[in-house]
Amino acid sequence: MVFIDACFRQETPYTPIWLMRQAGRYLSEYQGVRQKTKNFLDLCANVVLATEVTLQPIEILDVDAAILFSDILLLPHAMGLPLEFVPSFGPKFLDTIKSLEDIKALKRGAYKDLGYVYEIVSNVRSKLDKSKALIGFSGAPWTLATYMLEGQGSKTYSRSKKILYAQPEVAHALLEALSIEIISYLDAQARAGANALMLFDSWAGALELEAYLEFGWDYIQKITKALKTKHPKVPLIVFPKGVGTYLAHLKGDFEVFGCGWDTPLEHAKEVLGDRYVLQGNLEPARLYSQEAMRNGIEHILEVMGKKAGLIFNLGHGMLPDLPRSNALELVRLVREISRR
Ligand code: 1CP
Repeated sequence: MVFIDACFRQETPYTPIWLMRQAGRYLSEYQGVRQKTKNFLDLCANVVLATEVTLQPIEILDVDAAILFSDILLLPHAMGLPLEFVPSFGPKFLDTIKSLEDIKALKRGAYKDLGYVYEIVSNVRSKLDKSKALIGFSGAPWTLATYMLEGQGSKTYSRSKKILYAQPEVAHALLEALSIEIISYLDAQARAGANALMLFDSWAGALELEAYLEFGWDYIQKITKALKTKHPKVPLIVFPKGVGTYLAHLKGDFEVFGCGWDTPLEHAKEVLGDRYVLQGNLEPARLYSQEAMRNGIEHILEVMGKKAGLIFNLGHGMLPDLPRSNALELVRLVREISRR
């Protein structure tokens, strides 16, 4: 698999590419399947349909990796927090974590209740071409904790930060409980057939450096260390979004460092050197214009060169109103320009 070889910095015939949120509303085929279920959670739990939408970007875009169709919030939901995806609003937890008692009441071993996720993984793997990789994933503890403390997406993260600074022992209890679940959850995905595992820390950039190291990165290090021991051949990808200025501090047992569009790759390359393969980081909004997109692709490939060390991706997820024709063109161009 070109994608897996590239994760381990082996030379490949071209730079592999996949796109964050490559399955989603910008694809009419996704919308067609989505309409068959009442809500988004039903789609995530439907083995046949979730398999179908996981495979759509492989068939339509010919990307090098599929990513499990699911959501990072299924794990907190399984731990006991009722979750809804409200149309044109987003995820909403009907209960939030307010105290140590609430954390004690969370279900332990909740990953066992997500059997359908592992079924989707193994079903996709059995249908996927041998040359294509399947990525399993989880939210990182800090990002999951923000949703559990805020109840929904946040601009200020004030509830989460209040706990972090005023009751750090409560924050650590929650992050610890999440970390234990995440290790088992990702381990189970790898055992079901996932070829690579990714941790999304989408809201890493909400924290100052010292707080991020203590409440965010430290847990990512523990998780990747545990998984690396269990699955040395499964590459690990971390994506801490918005922490470009902290890079020198972010060391750990993983192969691929995902860069958000806010982190210039020149900078990541300079600070991280050859420590990790980089993944990223085209600003998704560049796909609104063919010219902006082409310039962005050429710049990234020029900075990273044609040697191993890059997995091409967007610097955050596909937006629902991006033209699919440009997503197709993106994959074609990256393959053409990067061919060795
Ligand atoms: O049909 C719909 O409108 C639902 C939209 C949608 C989709 C397609 C949501 C709701 N989640 C997903 C799938 C999803 N989410 C995938 C798999 C598909 C793929 O990548 O192709 C993955 C990996 C995620 C991960 C995810 N969910 C993250 C981390 C990545 C990121 O974007 O930063 C986060 C933060 C979420 C929470 C979430 N789920 C859905 C939304 C709209 C959000 C973000 C809400 C917010 O901004 O707070």
